[in-house]
Amino acid sequence: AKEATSGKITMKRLDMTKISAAELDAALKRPSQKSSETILNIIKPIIENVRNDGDKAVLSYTHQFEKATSLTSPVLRAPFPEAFMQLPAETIAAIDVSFENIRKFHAAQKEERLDVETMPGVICSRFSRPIEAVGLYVPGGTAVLPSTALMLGVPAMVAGCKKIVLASPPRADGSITPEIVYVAHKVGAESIVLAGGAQAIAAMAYGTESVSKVDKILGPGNQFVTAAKMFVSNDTNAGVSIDMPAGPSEVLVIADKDANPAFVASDLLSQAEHGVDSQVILIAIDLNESQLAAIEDELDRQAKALPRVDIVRGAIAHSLTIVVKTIDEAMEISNQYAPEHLILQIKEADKVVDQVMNAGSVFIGEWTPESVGDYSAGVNHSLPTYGYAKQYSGVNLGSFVKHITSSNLTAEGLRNVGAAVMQLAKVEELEAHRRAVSIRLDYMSRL
Ligand code: HSO
Ligand code: ZN
Repeated sequence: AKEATSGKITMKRLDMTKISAAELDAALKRPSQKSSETILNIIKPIIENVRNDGDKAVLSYTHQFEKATSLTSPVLRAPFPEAFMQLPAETIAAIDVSFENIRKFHAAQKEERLDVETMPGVICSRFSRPIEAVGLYVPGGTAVLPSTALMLGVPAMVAGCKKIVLASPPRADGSITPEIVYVAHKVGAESIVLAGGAQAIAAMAYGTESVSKVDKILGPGNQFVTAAKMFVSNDTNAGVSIDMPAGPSEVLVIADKDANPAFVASDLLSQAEHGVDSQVILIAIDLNESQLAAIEDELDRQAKALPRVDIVRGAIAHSLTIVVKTIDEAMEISNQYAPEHLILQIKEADKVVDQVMNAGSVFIGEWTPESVGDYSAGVNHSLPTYGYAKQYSGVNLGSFVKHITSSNLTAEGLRNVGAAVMQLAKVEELEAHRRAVSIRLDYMSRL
């Protein structure tokens, strides 16, 4: 169906006193995605070709999809030429401030080594090591996203990943946005793969003549990118893991009578402008008709002044306002929806955070628009969408490390824990396991 291009830009309104739990359930369903089979049929041959033909295949897809026909190599290697990162001083300053805040917040996430003596002489430890090579996908599409390069690159750098590979679709002239090159330079990236979509993911998963194979691929992307990530992470030939499944961006704003209607509308719109498939939800706590109308009027007025108004229209068409009576009701709905971003524009917002069970990232109080987290506050903006906030965390320092455990026993420790081990080995009828203990205990008794 063709989207409307005129008329009031407004979200459907639902009154919780008038709808059933089933109706709420249906309303909170994410807009449906293209069937995964359709997508799989498109990406599989692309992945196969890249796996078989390497650079040649990657290049031909880039010529075809990005129209970057002048490109002769799919990779730009560090050190990146100065000429490729010429930027206005204000942009450099903004990237530098954001870089530093993100660096600080992620550096603070470093975990201490853990040593626990579970029994006298039985010492269990846990320590982390960086994932050696990571591939960071920075989408192209309707907006350039150097901020995503920061959100992935800075934690990778802080974690100490040895090889950081960025991938992003080039512009039609074969170049990469200078902001992205600058970020790649700052985080110490080894290379930038000039490709997008499934071909970029496949190149990093299997490696080509010039693209380095990586151990983990992170970053958002459209349905093809997501499907390709899922596919390669299931292929034991690739030996690669991914961050999380990704869907369209979303925000849920909880507002009460104290909330400034203009602020609320601006937050809803900042997420709605991401894409026609974005979804924004407003939960209004005990607002009367004129207060609701004030938000709706602001939304319409502000939306129409936006350069991306057409995208906003698409997103708002499947977005909604839910009117509830209490904070508890609002939190219950929010936890059920599990939003990527949760904005609390309510009185004493920080007191409600304890009730947040499912959300990617929370923005607390009227002075905290989501945009600050998208760019510069220091928190990560690569977050679980589509309800996956119920089981996934957003990208964080832990996304770039793995944990290793160790055990270290003294003779006394083995004497203390040995009986339990031998008994369980007996239960499982694994005699060699039992003997690995008994042989040592016998030896000790002969000393
Ligand atoms: N809100 C997006 C991230 C972003 N916003 C990048 C602006 N640039 C994540 O859902
Ligand atoms: Zn955003």
